Amino acid sequence: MFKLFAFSKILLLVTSAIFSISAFAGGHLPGEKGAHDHSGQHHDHGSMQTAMTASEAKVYFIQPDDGQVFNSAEVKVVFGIEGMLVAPAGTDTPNSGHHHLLINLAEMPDISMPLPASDNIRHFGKGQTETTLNLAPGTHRLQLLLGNYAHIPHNPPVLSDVIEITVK
Ligand SMILES: [Cu+2]
Repeated sequence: MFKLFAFSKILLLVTSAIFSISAFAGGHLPGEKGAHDHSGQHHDHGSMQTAMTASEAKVYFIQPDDGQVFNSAEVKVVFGIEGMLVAPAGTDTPNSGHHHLLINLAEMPDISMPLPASDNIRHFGKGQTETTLNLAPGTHRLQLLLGNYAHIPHNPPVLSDVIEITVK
């Protein structure tokens, strides 16, 4: 009895958290009027919700800055996200995903499939939002790509701009 109660309470909390996040990402609350001008576009509030949220979500680098130069090999990278929740891999939470850091990626893999794991595609499947890299001297291109619970990018993909940093 208690377990059931606690579970539904957690569900309620999770649901309201997701709800406020999608509201933050530009979703509409029922009855909300005039908060956004969509220039006559009409959004489906049902089945399109996930796609709409993915298209308005973004990931970005809190640090480092684009063009930043480092005197040591250790580079701390902090991932930012808006409009989506970070959830560990394997956890099918609506409107969520985990970060993938693309490092000097030559060619984007098929993003309709689970992302492979390699030195160039690092998964943060525990839901981590930062890491410290050990980079060789030279320039390095970094990009973030969100993947869902099964490591598959959303449609449309939630992909950051590429930043370039230099290690001396
Ligand atoms: Cu992954």
